Amino acid sequence: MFPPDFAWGAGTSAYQIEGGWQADGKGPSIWDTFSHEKGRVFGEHNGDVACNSYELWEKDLECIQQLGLTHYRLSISWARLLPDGTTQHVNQKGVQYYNKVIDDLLACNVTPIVTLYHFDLPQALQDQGGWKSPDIVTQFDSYARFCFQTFGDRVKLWITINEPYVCAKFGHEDGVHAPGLKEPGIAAYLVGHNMLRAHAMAWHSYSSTYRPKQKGAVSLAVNSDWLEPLNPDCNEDVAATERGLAFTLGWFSWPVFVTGDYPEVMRSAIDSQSKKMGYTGSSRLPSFSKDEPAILGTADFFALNYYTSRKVKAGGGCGKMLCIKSDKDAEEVLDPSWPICGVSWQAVVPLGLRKLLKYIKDTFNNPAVYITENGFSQVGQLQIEDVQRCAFYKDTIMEVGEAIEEDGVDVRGYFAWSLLDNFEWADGFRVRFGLFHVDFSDAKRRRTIYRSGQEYAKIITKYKQ
Ligand code: GBH
Repeated sequence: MFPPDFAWGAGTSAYQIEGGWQADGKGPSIWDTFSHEKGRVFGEHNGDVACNSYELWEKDLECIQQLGLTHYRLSISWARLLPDGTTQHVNQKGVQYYNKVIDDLLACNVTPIVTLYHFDLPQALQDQGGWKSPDIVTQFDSYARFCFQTFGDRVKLWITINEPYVCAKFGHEDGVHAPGLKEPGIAAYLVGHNMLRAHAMAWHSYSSTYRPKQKGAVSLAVNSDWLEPLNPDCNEDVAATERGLAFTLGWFSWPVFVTGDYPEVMRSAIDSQSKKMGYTGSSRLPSFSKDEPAILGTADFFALNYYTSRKVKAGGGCGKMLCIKSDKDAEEVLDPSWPICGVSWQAVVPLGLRKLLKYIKDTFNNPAVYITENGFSQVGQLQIEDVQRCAFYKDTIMEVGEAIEEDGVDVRGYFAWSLLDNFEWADGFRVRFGLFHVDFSDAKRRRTIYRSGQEYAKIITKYKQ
């Protein structure tokens, strides 16, 4: 059912696990700033210590081995390597830390997949405009080159940017993620645009300078819910669903995999809404310049983060946003047969992943796909015997198997989110996504495997060849 070289992995990200926020010369990131502000994060939690993986990496490695993972996905803290964001000042202690992580993984026969950017911009670059400024494109490219140069002899799988959608929308439209900006209808498109340009520039750098020798692969990780029309016989619902997918999955995947530009429905929806708002001047959705490195073709595989599904009803007004606030023209609704478990936004829909994979195959020209994140949290009363989450992983991985076998989707790997309970952004430590429980009241941050971790280990043993 799963090909012999299938990647069985789990993921984490730097700010969510490392701690050591000021250790050994690390510079501050926007999440340090944001989480230290009052009222931003549940319970005023922050990632100052988190799982303390900066000091306890070896404990993480034990967890990885206990699960029998073939792959481990981590992210690099930009500000730990380059405290002011630029290659003018390299923090050697940071280089040493990631060198050790990578070397230890390889010594244990675990393949690293490394994300360059998982929400934690150096504060110094935010002070110069951050992702809203066009300067970020070359700043990111320099950082990416530095990482390819330093770690690329051993790292062969790279993700440039994790979930540009989340950075753009949650960080710059809703303000619930760092840097906490609320500039509805405009900033998110600009940020998304610069993220695509930065990603593309780094991909071209890799392709021309590093790939010939290093022979690795580079992509960006996009998140998307699976969406389907509430009433499949209603044309408006069907069209609204298509727009919904264009505004999440398509926003970043269509330019990279299909045309080099945004989905047509996205541009027309934004432009017609702009007219209604009396907005004059250039489109709120920027255009790519022909003088810049092409966006089309800048991914060597498709990296998907999937968590949940929604039904779509056209013309609604009060539900969850499908797209950027002022361009909203539909509402998301839940199917009553989908249980909500764990964190409030997560309806548990394993079949949605299979459908989304098929959609990706058909829409983006049958790419190789890595599911770079998928998981299910627990909230409230701690359960080490988390039988619900065991069922979730079993059912979901079965659907991935079906996608491969029945639908012919070229899925190359599956990464559970997350290896460890960690700092769950605005939810702090209240929401637990780990395969291992972490005791945040213990100075040693003791890790204990959940039943779901054992279940995942069993699944891996069963299918690994
Ligand atoms: C991932 O994003 C992140 O990459 C990862 O760091 C994080 O730990 C993981 O999710 C778990 O949350 O509150 O109703 O507005 C997943 C994509 C998009 C899922 C936004 C949650 C919020 C819905 N996320 N969504 S709502």
